[in-house]
Amino acid sequence: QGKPVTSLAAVAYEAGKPLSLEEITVDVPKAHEVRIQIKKTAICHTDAYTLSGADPEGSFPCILGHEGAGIVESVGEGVTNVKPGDHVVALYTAECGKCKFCRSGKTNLCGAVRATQGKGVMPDGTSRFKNKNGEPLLHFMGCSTFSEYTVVADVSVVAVDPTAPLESACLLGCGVTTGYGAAVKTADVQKGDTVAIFGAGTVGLSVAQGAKARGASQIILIDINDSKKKYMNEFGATAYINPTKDLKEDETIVSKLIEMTGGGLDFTFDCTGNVKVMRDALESCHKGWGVSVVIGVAASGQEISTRPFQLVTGRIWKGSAFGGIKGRSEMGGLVKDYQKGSLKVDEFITNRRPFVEIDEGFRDLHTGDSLRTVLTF
Ligand code: NAD
Ligand code: DAO
Ligand code: ZN
Repeated sequence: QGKPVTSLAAVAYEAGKPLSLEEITVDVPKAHEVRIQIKKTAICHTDAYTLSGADPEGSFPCILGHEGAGIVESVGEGVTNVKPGDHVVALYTAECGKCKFCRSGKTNLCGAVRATQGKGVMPDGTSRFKNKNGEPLLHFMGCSTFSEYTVVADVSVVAVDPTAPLESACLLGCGVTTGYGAAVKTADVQKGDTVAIFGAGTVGLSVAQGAKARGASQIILIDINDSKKKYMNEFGATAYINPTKDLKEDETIVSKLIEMTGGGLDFTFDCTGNVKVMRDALESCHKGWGVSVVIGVAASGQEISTRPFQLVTGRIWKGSAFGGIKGRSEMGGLVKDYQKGSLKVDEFITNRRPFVEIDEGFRDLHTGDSLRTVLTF
């Protein structure tokens, strides 16, 4: 029987307040739970969004972080998919293989731990984290990677090839997989298709590399921050437009894209989370068949709109979570693609910091040309 461990963690006590770096206690994993020693974690906008208080579902105090990789330290009873010593990636989109969602073959969403994950607790309704006053701390997105040790459900973790660097594996826990999967799975881009991507962050640039892998004929990146332009060639984009500068007086981003593609795009992707951009993305799709994929997470309370005639005339609006990727069955393939060199991952690491610099890591999110900051425990 294992023992509780002490762990360095960044605790989010209250929305809008700084993180508190402190030693917490991480309990032993119960049945069907896995305790992971996190080695590398990246910071994503969802962590910042929840910390800011803008997320109405954010509950505090909690341990944020959902893009992380590490080594299994111990497992609870009944765990068969991973063992101590395995290199693993935490999954905010679980895969149980048994629920209605998993069996449908139609989605990567899984219902197994959905209700408790949303409440910040483990499937038995309790937390494995407490601070030095014995106060319980909530989990986040089923991962909580801003702690050197974390406990996750066995359905929320996947073992990966130990020869893959953990700093690369951790990025497959969210941003890279989300964009790449949205292109190759959700949209299923085909050779010769035209693609426009709104937002050239890690997610948008990963859509670009997925579209390139599929042989798209045009891959147009749209961003309002010109410091993103320098990434366009590396990830396969064929054109870059800054709608705040590159449009003539009588042009809109929609009219420009329709003109550049002789009628509109086969596929567009929103990777900004801005609902006005989502509308432009839909309306720049080709009449009759163009598909627009919403990936960006809009702020609470925002709604999308368009004239219904846009849909009547054959444009399709859809969404994608974690790129439509089933974490446990498909992560191994992504790691292989990375190892073969056909999936770029390391190129997204623009900043590396020790975990104690997590505050600076959050600040990196707001510097224009930063893609991902990876923190090391
Ligand atoms: P990011 O901030 O690194 O990139 C967003 C980019 O969009 C930036 O380069 C920014 O300059 C650009 N942008 C902002 N407003 C714009 C506008 N009006 N027009 C054009 N470009 C604009 O973020 P990221 O990590 O790449 O994530 C992108 C989005 O995807 C976020 O909303 C994030 O929450 C979401 N996300 C969704 C999933 C999912 O599963 N659906 C997973 C991860 C991230
Ligand atoms: O099953 O109801 C559900 C939700 C599953 C989580 C999907 C999250 C997609 C967006 C998350 C933002 C990224 C970090
Ligand atoms: Zn399931």
